Amino acid sequence: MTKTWWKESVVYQIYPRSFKDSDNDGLGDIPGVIEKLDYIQSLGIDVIWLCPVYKSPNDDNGYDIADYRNIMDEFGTMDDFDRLLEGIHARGMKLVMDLVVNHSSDEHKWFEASRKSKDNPYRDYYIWKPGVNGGPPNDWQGFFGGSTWEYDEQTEEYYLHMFTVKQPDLNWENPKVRKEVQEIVRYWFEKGVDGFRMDVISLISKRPEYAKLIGERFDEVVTNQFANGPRVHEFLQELNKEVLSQYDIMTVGEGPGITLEHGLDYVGEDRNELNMVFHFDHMFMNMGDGGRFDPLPIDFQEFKDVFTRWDEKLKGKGWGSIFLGNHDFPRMVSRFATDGPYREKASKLLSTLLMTLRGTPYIYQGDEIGMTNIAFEDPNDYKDVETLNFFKALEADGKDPKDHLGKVYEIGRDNARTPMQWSDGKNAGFTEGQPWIKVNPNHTDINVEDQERNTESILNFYRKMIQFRKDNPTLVYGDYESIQNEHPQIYAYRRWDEVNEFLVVLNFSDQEVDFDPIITGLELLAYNYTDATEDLLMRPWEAKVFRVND
Ligand code: ISL
Repeated sequence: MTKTWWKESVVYQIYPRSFKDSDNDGLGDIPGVIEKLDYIQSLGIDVIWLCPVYKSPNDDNGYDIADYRNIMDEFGTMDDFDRLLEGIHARGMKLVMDLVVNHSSDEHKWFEASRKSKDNPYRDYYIWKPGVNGGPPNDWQGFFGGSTWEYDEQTEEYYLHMFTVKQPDLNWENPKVRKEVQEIVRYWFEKGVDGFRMDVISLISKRPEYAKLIGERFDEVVTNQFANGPRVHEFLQELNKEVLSQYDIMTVGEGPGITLEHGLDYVGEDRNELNMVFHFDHMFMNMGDGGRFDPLPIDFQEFKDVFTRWDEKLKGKGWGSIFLGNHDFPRMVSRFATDGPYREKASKLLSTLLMTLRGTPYIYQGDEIGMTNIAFEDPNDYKDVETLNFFKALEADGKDPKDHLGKVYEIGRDNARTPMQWSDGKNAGFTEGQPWIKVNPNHTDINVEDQERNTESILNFYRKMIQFRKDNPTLVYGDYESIQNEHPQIYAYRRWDEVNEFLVVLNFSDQEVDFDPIITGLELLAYNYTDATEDLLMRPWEAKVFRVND
């Protein structure tokens, strides 16, 4: 397996809207990120992934781009961006931007031209179809609910939008669109950007039949009908050949619908497409028949198996990404562990998991201090378009969103979008103004300032674990094997190469567990209880990493 910087990197994801507000308009911004670069560097971060900062009407918080070469006014100017990039590079870190090119905003000049007339030169930049029997071209339902087709009176046709009506899908069949994307990517590489996270890149090639929906379960429809279309690999290989391969950069494709079976087609080292993907096997594993807002309990066995299966599949052939949350999902500690009395131990345990699996780890802002989910009592406090659409659908059904808030508490995207908790002061130190979304009231207990002072804090544990990973390349490249895989509370695995062998033992439960790994010569190196000993009587949410010495 070839060794490269992006395999050895630890990535920190910033959702700028909620990170740090420098001008007190209530929205985070680029100068706010600049203020916090020393903090990010102090964690031991190598790469920052910045969610979209381009010009946008913000129907989906920047995932609807109106100008790919300019910065959103609310976030600052291109000068601010240049200073940010400089500041990142000066600290020996790298910057990965978000590339959102499955769709643009309906306020992009291409779309404004496209919708004018059927013979406009930009018509084919998007996907237009005539209606069928007075209705939309087919019965597809989008990611945020409702038809994927919107009727446009000007030309009496429908356009495709897999997300909101303000996010029309680009037509990648059109070579001009592909050329535009190549030029956008080149523009940012020429500025010195170090890579891209590519939004829903698995969706760019549509199945030309636009056939009737093939099933009811949304995840199955995504995998088999919306994602992994017939030309997706050709398009990615072309992008790679024309631009990506000419720079020393990293790419990670966001891949709803990319299952184990497709993974290597995207990231196989012989494929010349992407370096990594974010698959969603663990993120969507608890989706019930009713879709996103019908969550089931997390199945711990399946959780472990997902990591094991992907490691097995990619080993020696491609590279993985390790993440447990981002701006689209609940807080990892609330979702996969516990935000009750053991929250602190549980956050450290998840950090241990992130830093000891094979693949590049991604930390989402706030997880390094153990931020948790939010539960707003008033539906009007929610801001995410997906949640708002869910409320609208309920209301259309004669239901009261208030009676269904439990689902939003469990799975809604705003859980991860409350402002970063810098201090116990006003608005958690995020802004002096009115924050665009309410701050989590628990900032009085969970905040950076407090954890900076406490040597045993979650924050300082992250610093240690990141350093631990860097000190031990075995944890980056070494082999992986799950131990006593069927254990109902413990996730244990070995990582080894010619130089070293490690055993990681994680107790995912509120109970004490007497674990016997049947391995001897164990030397305790990292742990989340200060008084930990070398035995394997694992206390609730206890995490231990041993070196195996014989
Ligand atoms: O969060 C989800 C819906 O339940 C996911 O399906 C998510 O929409 C999907 O992973 C795509 O996410 C990305 O593209 C979206 C944007 O809203 C998300 O924020 C982004 O991460 C459309 O651009």
